[in-house]
This record gives sequence, structure tokens and C-alpha cells, in this order.
Amino acid sequence: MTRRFRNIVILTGAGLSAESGLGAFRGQGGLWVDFKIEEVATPAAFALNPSRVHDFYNLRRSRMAEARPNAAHLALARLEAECPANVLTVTQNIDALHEAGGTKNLIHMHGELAKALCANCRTSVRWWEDLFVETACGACGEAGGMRPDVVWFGEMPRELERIYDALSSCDLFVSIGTSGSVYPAAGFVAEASAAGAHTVELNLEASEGADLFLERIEGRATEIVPAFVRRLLGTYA
Ligand code: BV8
Repeated sequence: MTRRFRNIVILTGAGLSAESGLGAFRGQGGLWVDFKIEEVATPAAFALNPSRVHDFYNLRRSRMAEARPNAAHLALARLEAECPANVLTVTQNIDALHEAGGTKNLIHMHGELAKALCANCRTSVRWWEDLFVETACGACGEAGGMRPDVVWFGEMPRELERIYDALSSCDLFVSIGTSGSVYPAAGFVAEASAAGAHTVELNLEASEGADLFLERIEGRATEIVPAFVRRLLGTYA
């Protein structure tokens, strides 16, 4: 890697936060082993049994409150701070570890667990406590409509226009800690390739879209991401 890239887009997934104690979704010990997507992460599930959905997200929110950014989060914040290129980080993660690590130019395309959304008046507020069916909205006063401000399956991800804009002009696309199994995120590498970008996957194992990448680095995020960032910053020296 010798090219001096000017517009870098980084996509991250659950694998980035795994070593901070926030288990991934798939694979051994993954969330989807104990919970069914259709029972906890869809609008229909919330309409049918909101308490079960609140239990699922209250559990994750309490785990998230204990978690700390790891060496991979810190390395990505360093890249953003020291790299002469434009760096945009797009995360599928709903935890707050990128921000805690220092990353600023960040899009939570699947929302944030540290926010609550009122389904009645669409007000979104910072929220670190448990949520319940009885919880009333501070803006409209309604109860029963407060939900985690996350994107459920079948719902539109956030800031897609800004993301596709960045993908269409990026010259380096880096995917970190994601299995490439959820769309539209899993389609971003194809968009970046179509724009002529160099594409790199950093992951513990080959993702579902591994063949779409020009370069792949396998390993644990806390080891391979700091090394990759050092190498990348070295190209501007
Ligand atoms: C939508 C928030 C309409 C909530 C999430 C096209 C084809 C097929 C299906 C679809 C399609 N288009 C749409 C769909 C339907 C659906 C979908 O993709 N279904 C899948 C299951 C097939 N998509 C949607 O519904 C999306 N909405 O399409 O709206 C629309 C229309 C037009 C244009 C746009 C949109 C909304 C999807 C978002 C759902 N919400 N999260 C919550 O978190 O509870 S998705 C959630 O699951 C995460 O955010 C993430 O996106 C996904 C989990 O994936 P990963 O993060 O990759 O985690 P995973 O465990 O799978 O993998 C971890 C990886 O890390 C592994 O590879 C592992 O090897 C690696 N790893 C582990 N440890 C480490 C590591 N790597 C390095 N170091 C380590 N230590």
C-alpha cells in the first residue's frame, strides 16, 4: 500500500467491539444464538410484545455501560485525527465505543442504544436507563411508544444518502469486524469498487463478501487494526 489516499470510508461491525466484551451477533456466543431477530429486532416484534424487546435492549444497554473502547477503536480515532485524508467512519454498531475512543466524523447507520425514540412524536433523547412500556415521553407525555433509537430489520437505515455520496468518491474502503450478512451495509464494498476504490477487509475470518475485496487481513481487531493504521499513516510521512 503506497498510494496516498484522499477520501477514506471505514465500515465497522460487531467484531470491532467483541474484545470490549460486547459479543457479536453470529457465531459461537453470538446474540442471535439466544434471541430470534423476528422476536426482538423488528417493528412487528415491538408491536406484539414490547416488554420482551425492552428486556433484550435493556440487557445490551447495561452491558454497553460497562464496556470500554479497545485498541482498535483508539487506532481508528488516531487515524481520523492524524491522517491528511478525509476519513468517514460508518458503523453498524449501536454501542457508543467509537465516540468513547475519540472518533468524531461518525455515522451510526443502525442507530444508537444510548438514545430513546418516541414512536408517537419522533422525539429522540439521550437515554442510559432501562426502558419500559410504562415509560412516558418527556416531549409529548405519551407512554407505550418509547423505544430504543435503533434501526430494526425492515426499517430504513440512517443517513444513506450521505453514505452513498462518500462511497461514490472514496479511493479507500476499509471494512472491519463485519460478517457482511446484513444489507444495505453488505453492499457498500461493491459501491466503493465501482468508484475505483482500493478495498480492504480486516476480520477474524472471511466474511460473506470476502471475494469482493482486493486485500484481506485476518486476525483480532485489537492486533490488526493498530498495525494497519500505522502502515496507512506511514504512507503520508
Ligand atoms: C432495509 C440494529 C429497507 C439493531 C441491525 C438484500 C438481500 C437480502 C436481505 C435484504 C436485502 N436488503 C434488505 C434486506 C433485509 C435486511 C437484511 O439484510 N436481512 C439479512 C438478515 C439477510 N435488511 C434490513 O432490514 C435493513 N433495512 O433493508 O430497509 C431499505 C430499502 C432500500 C434501501 C435501503 C433500505 C436494516 C438492517 C438493520 C437491522 N439492524 N442492528 C440491533 O443491533 O439490535 S443489524 C445488526 O446485525 C448489526 O447492526 C449488524 O448490521 C448486523 C450484525 O452484523 P455484524 O456487525 O457483521 O456482526 P456479526 O456477528 O454478523 O459478524 C461479526 C464479524 O466479526 C464476524 O465475521 C466475525 O468473524 C468477526 N469478529 C468477531 N470477533 C472479532 C471479529 N473480527 C475481528 N476481531 C474480533 N475480535
